Amino acid sequence: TKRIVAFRRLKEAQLDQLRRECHVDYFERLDSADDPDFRQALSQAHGLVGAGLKITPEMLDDAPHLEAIASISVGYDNYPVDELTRRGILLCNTPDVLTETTADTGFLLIMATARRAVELAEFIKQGEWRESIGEAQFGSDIHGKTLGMVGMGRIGAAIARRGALGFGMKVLYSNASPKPALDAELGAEHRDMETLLQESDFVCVTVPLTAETEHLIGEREFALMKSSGIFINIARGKVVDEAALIAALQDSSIHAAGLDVFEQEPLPNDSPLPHMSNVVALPHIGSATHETRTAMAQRAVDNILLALKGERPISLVNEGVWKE
Ligand code: 8YV
Repeated sequence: TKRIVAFRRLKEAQLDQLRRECHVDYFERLDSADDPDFRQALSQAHGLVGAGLKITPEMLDDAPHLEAIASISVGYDNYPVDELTRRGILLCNTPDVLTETTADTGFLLIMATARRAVELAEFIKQGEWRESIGEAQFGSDIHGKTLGMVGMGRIGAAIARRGALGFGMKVLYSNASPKPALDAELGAEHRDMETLLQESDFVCVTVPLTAETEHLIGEREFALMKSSGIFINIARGKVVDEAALIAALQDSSIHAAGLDVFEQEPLPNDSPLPHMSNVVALPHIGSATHETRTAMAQRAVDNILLALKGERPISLVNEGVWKE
């Protein structure tokens, strides 16, 4: 029987499904990749399934039997993809099942920032609602505004759809390639990054974190945005130079930010971001609903079982390994 190391986020029924076919070592709370029991189990494992752990080439050296990894996430910046491919280890992720929920989170941040929902909920809590609110509490419209998507993959397109079809927004996007089908469906328009930043009222980042996108948005980009512009990040914190973002918010070169992701997670307690009145900060809840997290874990379970049986997993990141 094959051996699977599983960590975090699996439901009992999903563990049972794994146990019917494999030996399973489950680490429900794994605080560190250095946990000796985890490393011991990994040294014998054929499959690894879990979420939110940085996997290093050095860990792979200690896992000589590993055939496949199924991450409970769509993003795979925690994995050394080239190194996995070189070693012939399959890497699977969970696209599609989280697209709509993550797009909902994007819109939650768009609406919360534009209408100052968190700030004004706090205003009530502080007992400050003594008369009908005035201009000092007004927000800005969402409908009719321009939504600039940095990245137009599955999640980007789902946010763009909400914006165009639900809120009557004009959608611009910068992406490696134009998407004529979306242009036709949503009236979306492809732009270079500079023009997109200049023309958008909301700039929403959905690109994956790669060597090319690290600090894609920094001082220069915030300076190009409108001073009334609202910046949304639901992708990865490292796509943005966070110090430049803080500076841009402090000196009002942009108006507000809605952030679900940060350069360091959990966000350090001394970060000023959650305390700024023009920031809505969430603890990386993009896909965090009961329904979606269950579907993601299920997809990962299906992926790992298929991979260990020698069948093609549903969502494979490093296709090259499969063809070989
Ligand atoms: C994951 C995410 O839960 O899927 C992703 O890429 O960002 C989240 O949905 C998280 O990354 C797991 O570590």
